[in-house]
Amino acid sequence: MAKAATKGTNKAAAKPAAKMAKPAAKVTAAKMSAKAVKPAAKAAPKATAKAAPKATAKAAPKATAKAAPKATAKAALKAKPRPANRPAVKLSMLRPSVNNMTVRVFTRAAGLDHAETDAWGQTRTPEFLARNPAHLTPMIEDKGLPRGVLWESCAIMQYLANKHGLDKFYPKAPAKRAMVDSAMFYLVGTLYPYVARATYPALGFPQYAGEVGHSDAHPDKKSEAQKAAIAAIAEPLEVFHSFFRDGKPFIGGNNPSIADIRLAATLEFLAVIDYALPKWAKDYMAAIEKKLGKAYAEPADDVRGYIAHVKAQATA
Ligand SMILES: N[C@@H](CCC(=O)N[C@@H](CS)C(=O)NCC(=O)O)C(=O)O
Repeated sequence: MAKAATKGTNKAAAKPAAKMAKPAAKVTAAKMSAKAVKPAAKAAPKATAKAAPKATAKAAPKATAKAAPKATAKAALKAKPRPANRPAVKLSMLRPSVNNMTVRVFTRAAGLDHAETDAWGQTRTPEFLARNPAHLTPMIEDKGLPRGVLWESCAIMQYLANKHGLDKFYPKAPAKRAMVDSAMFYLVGTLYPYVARATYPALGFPQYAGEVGHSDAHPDKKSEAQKAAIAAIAEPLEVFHSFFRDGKPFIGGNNPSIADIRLAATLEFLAVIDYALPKWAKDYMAAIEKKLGKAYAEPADDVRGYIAHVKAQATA
């Protein structure tokens, strides 16, 4: 009983934990990355282990033992702790990254209890590599996974949505789900590489091996490659608008799906090069932020803060 109460009420801890993630705009990039969000899972049991069992153990039996069966049975059910079906999600993440922002927005928007660990400077340590040889974040840890960990932002959202029955973000109907999957694969395979080539030089992120930006080529050649990538963004962007949204507010219909979270987060990076987003894209991003509120704004602030920081450095 005490165990169930503790776990069930853990969900409430998602809020305080999210609050602890201070907006990056107020701190330097170095401070920002060093700052760890305190795990929500740690805080919750303290409060709940004491409070919840008392409340439920006393209140519910009394009420049900007396006459009024219907009303009290309902009340007792309400007072009952939620079953332990949503254990805390352990997430290793990097604050300035939109791949990470994606999962950080999703866990908040879905109301999943989560504990974030800042992995800045840690992804290539022997300890991290032993768990995740791809050294990539976002990464979640979950006992139910065959290897204990999972990386790739879209796979993480798909897994968590499946595990917790979050159909609102990831529809179950095969045809609708296929569209969400298609949009996400198209993003990761086509749009994101253009966005990375266009923005990573300005963000100060390492570029991918084999690309001009990663080579010893003359700076003019690198600049040419970056311009070509910037020019290439418009086409896939329009595909998201005309094909995937197809007149709907979001790819997911009236509510943002995991593909919408992935797309909006990706577009955040374009601010670093002052990319002129079409009006629909600006409206779309504003609509997602409005719909998801703090769940979107808090992780977005970390990315925006980093962008403001690198832009200030560039003009200093
Ligand atoms: N396609 C992956 C990209 C993940 C990725 O590139 N992660 C970067 C941060 S943006 C990372 O963790 N890099 C650390 C490293 O390579 O050591 C996703 O969507 O999750």
